[in-house]
Amino acid sequence: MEILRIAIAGSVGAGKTSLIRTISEIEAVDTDKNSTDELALLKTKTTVALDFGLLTLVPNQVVHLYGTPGQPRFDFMWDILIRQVQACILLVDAHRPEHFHYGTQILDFVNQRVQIPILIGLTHTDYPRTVEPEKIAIALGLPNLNHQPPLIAVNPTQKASIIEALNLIIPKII
Ligand SMILES: Nc1nc2c(ncn2[C@@H]2O[C@H](COP(=O)(O)OP(=O)(O)O)[C@@H](O)[C@H]2O)c(=O)[nH]1
Ligand SMILES: [Mg+2]
Repeated sequence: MEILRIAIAGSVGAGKTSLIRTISEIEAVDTDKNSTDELALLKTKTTVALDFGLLTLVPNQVVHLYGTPGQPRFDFMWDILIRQVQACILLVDAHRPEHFHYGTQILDFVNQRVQIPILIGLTHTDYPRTVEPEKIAIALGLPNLNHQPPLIAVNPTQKASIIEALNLIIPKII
């Protein structure tokens, strides 16, 4: 059995839990709990440990998806996880520019530790008043869209959209 491990990163509300829940064949392990702090204003539940989902590509080849907590105070988990995965999808909420700096922090964090393919998935692009991909790339410190890592729109609530994203990154790790 070959296991491809992919980390799903991103700020609070970016869509990590939704992505894993939408695509997983098994009931995604739900570690969300009710927010009790300032995050409660943003959403009623927040990921405190790890989301886990599983997807079979072909018999004997599965993808494990690990959703990492979006809150910087849990970053110690990142340090362990990032060394165990072969790729990382960074979700960036295109309609919350105040969270872009967190994406930059994650990119720095990953690149300082491992050399793995990264895909940037812009979420909430169906909302009005989203920031354009080119501007998000610049905010993330990636001024040239032709360079790596690739940046595409992903809707974590739609299976087809997630499969599109996975199709871009999985060939790089098999
Ligand atoms: N309309 C829309 N809703 C989204 C999108 N991505 C995430 N959401 C919603 O945003 C909320 C927060 O997503 P969640 O997966 O809990 O974020 P997490 O904190 O990264 O785990 C949920 O209600 C999702 O359904 C998107 O691209 N479009
Ligand atoms: Mg979550």
